[in-house]
Amino acid sequence: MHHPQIQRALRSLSIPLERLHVMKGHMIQDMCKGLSRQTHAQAKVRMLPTYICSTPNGTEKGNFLVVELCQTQVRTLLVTLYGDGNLSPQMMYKIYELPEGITRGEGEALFNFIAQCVTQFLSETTSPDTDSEQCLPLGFVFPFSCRQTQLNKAELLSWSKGFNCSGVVGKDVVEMLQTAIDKHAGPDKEGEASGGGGWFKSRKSSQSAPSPSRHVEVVALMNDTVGTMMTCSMEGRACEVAMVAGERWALHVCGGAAGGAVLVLSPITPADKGSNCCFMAEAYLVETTEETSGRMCVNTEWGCFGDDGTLKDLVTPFDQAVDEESSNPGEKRFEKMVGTLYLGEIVRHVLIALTAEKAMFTGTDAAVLKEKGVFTMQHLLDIVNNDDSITEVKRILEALGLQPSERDCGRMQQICRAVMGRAATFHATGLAAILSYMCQTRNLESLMVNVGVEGELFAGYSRFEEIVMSVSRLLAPECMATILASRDGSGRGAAMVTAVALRLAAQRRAVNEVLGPLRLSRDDLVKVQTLMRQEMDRGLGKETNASASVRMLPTYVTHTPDGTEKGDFLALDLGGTNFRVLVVRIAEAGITMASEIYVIPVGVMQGSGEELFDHIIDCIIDFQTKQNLVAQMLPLGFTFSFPCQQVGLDKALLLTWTKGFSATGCVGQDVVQLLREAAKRKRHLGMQVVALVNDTVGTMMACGYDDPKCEIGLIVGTGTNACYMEEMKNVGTVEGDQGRMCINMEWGAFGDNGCLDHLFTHFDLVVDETTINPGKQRFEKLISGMYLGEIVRQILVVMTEKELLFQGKPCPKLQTKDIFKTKFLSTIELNGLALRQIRTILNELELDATFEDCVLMREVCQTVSLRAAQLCAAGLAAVVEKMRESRGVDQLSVTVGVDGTLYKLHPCFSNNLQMTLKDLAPKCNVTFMLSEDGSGKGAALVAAVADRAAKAKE
Ligand code: 0WK
Ligand code: BGC
Repeated sequence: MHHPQIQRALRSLSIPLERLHVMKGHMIQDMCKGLSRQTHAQAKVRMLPTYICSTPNGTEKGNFLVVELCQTQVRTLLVTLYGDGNLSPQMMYKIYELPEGITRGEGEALFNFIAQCVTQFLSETTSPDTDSEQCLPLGFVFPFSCRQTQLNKAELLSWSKGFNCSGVVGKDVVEMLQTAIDKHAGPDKEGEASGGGGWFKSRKSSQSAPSPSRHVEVVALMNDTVGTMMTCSMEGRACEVAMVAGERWALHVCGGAAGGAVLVLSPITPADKGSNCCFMAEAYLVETTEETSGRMCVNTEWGCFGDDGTLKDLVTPFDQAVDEESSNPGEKRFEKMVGTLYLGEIVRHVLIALTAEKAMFTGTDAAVLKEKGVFTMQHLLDIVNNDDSITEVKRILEALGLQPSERDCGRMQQICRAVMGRAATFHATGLAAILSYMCQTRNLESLMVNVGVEGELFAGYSRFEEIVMSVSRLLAPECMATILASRDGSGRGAAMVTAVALRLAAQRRAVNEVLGPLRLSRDDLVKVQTLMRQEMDRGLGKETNASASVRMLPTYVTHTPDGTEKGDFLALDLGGTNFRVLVVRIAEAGITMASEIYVIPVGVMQGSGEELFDHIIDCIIDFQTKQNLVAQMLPLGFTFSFPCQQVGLDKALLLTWTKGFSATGCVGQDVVQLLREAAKRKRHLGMQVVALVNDTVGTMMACGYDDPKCEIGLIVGTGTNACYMEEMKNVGTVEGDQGRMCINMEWGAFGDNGCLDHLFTHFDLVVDETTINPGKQRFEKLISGMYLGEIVRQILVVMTEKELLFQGKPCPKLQTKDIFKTKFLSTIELNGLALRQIRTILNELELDATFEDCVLMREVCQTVSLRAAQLCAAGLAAVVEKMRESRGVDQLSVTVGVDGTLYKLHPCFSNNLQMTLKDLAPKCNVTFMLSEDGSGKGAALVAAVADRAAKAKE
């Protein structure tokens, strides 16, 4: 046994673990190359997108046609699904032999033949009066590498496996098939396609087969591995990886004892003996497609792994010989070490080498070894699956004309085991690479996943599964794979892909119907911009101000900071998420601040005005105590984020409450006076209110202190609003036409006069009705943080009712107002956020979300937040365009000071807003400056101006 040549040959076929780790690493590198837009073209492991973004959920039903182009045959199947979790699909199929030479002839002829098979098959499996369905969807299994751009659009990259039809490479093969089928629609168009295999019907069923004269539509094209993955996902267990290891086997009828039909598992088609794998990748990592959300099945085409030499040290002389004799030397390196087309050849070349070195068959005629293909897969399986008896080995070798010695037989068994073992080990290494990649890209500590496996190496080699499981566990200990054997891989799987495609297409139509009204066109936005401008002009007009929905309130702030402001000031910041009390020191060297956040309980927000302002005074006293300011009488600037008719910097009549406030006895009152009265009630003499500003004004002033071009203030937080520096000549509601004045637009109320009703969807109306100020703040309720979560909740309620989400299961939690926080949108829309994290959010809401649900959730959030950003941009476009016109300039360059939780925290709101603004106001170069210190600082700056003016008067 211990012949050195034998040992050396066996050693070269057994790979040390550390080398397998390196190989796994190379595979992952190559996978990333294949997925990246930059390196995809050069990548050996092509990582082809399949546009399959979902697996079956058991609701699929209907009749589905499948056509599979195999090595020498065309297989046509009709699969009927009952939506019963796909537990009992009915299947009929027929096999048609490919005419001699058609695989190297005109491409059109090949597709015509396939179309004939389809027509023939339908005419034999269906009867005219049995069915009314208009269209029969078809799934096309086309096992050649294609650049797919849609599920039903795929350009052939290259032929292989002996196929070489002209006029197909670079063409859309789905279109070629559809054209041929349409041409053949209707009975007996052209020559009879000859039927090979017998007829097979999986079980008697109530559902009748479809009528032959129906329109057949090619809905999906897929690779065989994808079919396998889908088949394994049929019985309600999600399968996200599939591996095809050699020829695929399926159940066939063959004459049983006493004439009964028996089912046996045997090869579907000869010689389709490749090796490949597919898996569900995070869609945003598949850079060769536009998909960013959810997952997409990627066909790795790992057969070419090593074509760049990374496996050079593992390629034995035997592998080298097999490659040189192959139809594509230098290509498909990995496949030639693991594919069942090659394993027999590798063994043959090992024997040739050892015979030449007189290590085997010494003194016998071993000429048969020169015959290519003499060792079949069946030989190898029979040898390796017969543990100890060398009788079988002897029988096989003698049947081939060899005269093996007892020792030769033992060595033959060792060699076969080594070759098969290496093939299984390499499959395990490839699988480990994919599993670890999935675990890493899903940010998981560990991964549990079902792996659908198909092929004679898996089905025939008894130790294959055990080797794949043990080696992949060693190489990827963080991953736990469960192997699922696929029965009749591509056929049922292809039907499933088609069924899922149709289900998703139907769902897409239904989702578009629900979300359509929320998607605004450019014309919609231009119209909003125009309407906003009209309302602005009406708001500024002395005659029209009272009826304008955009009140354009004068603030008596006539200029932005000029750096000469000085002094210490108290500041209050009320109206946003937090109530803040600040002390602000404005000095030559800059501004320093100290602040404290206080809570305004909802009961106080919606209680009496006295309670509210007493609470504010309590906070001020608490703050002054903590800051040792009690003894100091500091001028106070008050940011009050509600619509006020200002009569001066320190006199402001509250017009109405907004957001969550409704304290009584305040509307129509001077807010500054209310604060002073509360101070009196609290015997607190330590403050002197000198200015009241809106938070937009405070924000503009705060940013204007650092950027003199900042002449617009924008808030997108709990509420939304904007202010800007308007030419006094345009402010009809205030005497004087010199200089400028900051106008608090109060654009939240835009549309309260009905001018935006055309934009209001059912969801917006429901949300508005459930607010404390229905019919008011219409524009705000389409944009701001207080409402976006509620709009999403209303959409989820409708989508659940329409069974588009959560499998239509009732979700009582969704009926709870404000349960879906706007901050959830910011999380859910985070790019690259694993869908698992979306699931966590939904589970907290007791929403049992599937993976698909999470993808749809993200789309709902993206749609609602995008609309908000676009509407905000349309409003701002009206402002900057007005400023540009008022200043008579062709190009306006201006800065917007912005604040608000939604603008600051939402991952894509600011970007969507800025992009839309650029498009709507191209003549304005608008810079956005985030207010770091909040509008309290701005209030202090206004207080500084007011205080100086007051002292100047004394
Ligand atoms: C921070 C400002 C404050 C403003 C708030 C708006 O200092 O004046 O009201 O932003 O954002 P929100 O807190 O409503 O998200
Ligand atoms: C108020 C505005 C405020 C905006 C942002 C709106 O509800 O009416 O005065 O500027 O919210 O806080």
